[in-house]
Amino acid sequence: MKLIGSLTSPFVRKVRVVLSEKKIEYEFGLDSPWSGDTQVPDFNPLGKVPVLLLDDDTALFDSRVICEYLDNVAPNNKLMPATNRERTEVKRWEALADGVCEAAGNIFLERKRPAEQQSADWIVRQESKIIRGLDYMSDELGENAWCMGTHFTLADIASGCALGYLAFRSPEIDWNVKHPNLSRFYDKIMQRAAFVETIPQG
Ligand code: GSF
Repeated sequence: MKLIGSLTSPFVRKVRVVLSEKKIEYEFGLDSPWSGDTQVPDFNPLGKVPVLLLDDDTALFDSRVICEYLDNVAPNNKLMPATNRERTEVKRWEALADGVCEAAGNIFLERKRPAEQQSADWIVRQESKIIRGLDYMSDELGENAWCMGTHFTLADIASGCALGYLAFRSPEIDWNVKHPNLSRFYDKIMQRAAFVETIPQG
């Protein structure tokens, strides 16, 4: 299978971490959907990465669909619990973490527009999603070792990718000072090879 994506996207990183944690072999095709010669729309009509091309040429998107597929395709190192209630809680963590990334990405894109076209209100709206999202993550994590239950799950992968993306794109947000438990969690997750290998670059 082949993963198409960029080295900056937190959604691509989430999939790369899942592939690494589950020890699944794959080919990586570097493609930024913002470049003029991108081929991403040939595989995903939404023009977004990640896209996972299966061996029969089926294109999977988005990252949540891909991660769930990968967790089920290989039985080792399960990242999603079997019971409905627990699995749904993991997916809620993932939705929260992805939402924080989306808001941070929106701010990044807005700031790239000409200064006179940027909307301060829009940026504040996105920032408030990030701040509330981090508060929520911190409250839910508490003093627990992992985001959901007693094991490492997709909730931890998604949260780690979100915190890493904030460190990369929005270093002015001092979540690690305001939320020592998130800082502790991030330090721990950054000890995993899958996270070290996928630090955002660009
Ligand atoms: C989000 C993918 C996304 O926004 C997912 O896969 O989970 N819900 C989707 N990807 C961005 C890159 S990045 O910000 O991670 C993307 O491909 N943007 C290109 C565009 O045209 O929006």
